[in-house]
Amino acid sequence: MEKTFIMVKPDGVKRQLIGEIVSRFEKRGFLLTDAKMMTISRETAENHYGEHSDKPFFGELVDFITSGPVFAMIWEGENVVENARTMMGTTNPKDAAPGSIRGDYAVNVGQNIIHGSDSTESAEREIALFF
Ligand code: IDP
Repeated sequence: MEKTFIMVKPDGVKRQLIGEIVSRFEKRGFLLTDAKMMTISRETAENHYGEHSDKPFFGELVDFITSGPVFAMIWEGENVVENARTMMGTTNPKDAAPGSIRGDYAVNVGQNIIHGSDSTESAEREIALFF
């Protein structure tokens, strides 16, 4: 069965949105198979976001994701990678549809509440990195 890596980012944890996010995935019919609260090291953050290392916002992104605890999860189910991306909404919350997680709870691209793998290959890599 397909798996994906989902993470409530430090802003989502501070705003006490873990329960809301877990509930949306459970109600959609996905299965939570592992989860942990953790603070990410800079090394893990730089590895996780390696594809953005040449972007102007990279430093800010690493600072933010290591700024407080995150809630890391593995979810399982049919087409869970693509379905999770739809449930999350677009990267920039200003374009995210109402009803999506980012569309309902975020306004700023730097603090957009949630991460979800963008492909099955990324999911495999990210699950190995975090679990
Ligand atoms: P994704 O999280 O929707 O997969 P990516 O393009 O992989 O989006 O970007 C990773 C994260 O980097 C985003 O979730 C967002 O928090 C942050 N990010 C993307 N673009 C910008 C930007 O222009 N300024 C600040 N942060 C950004």
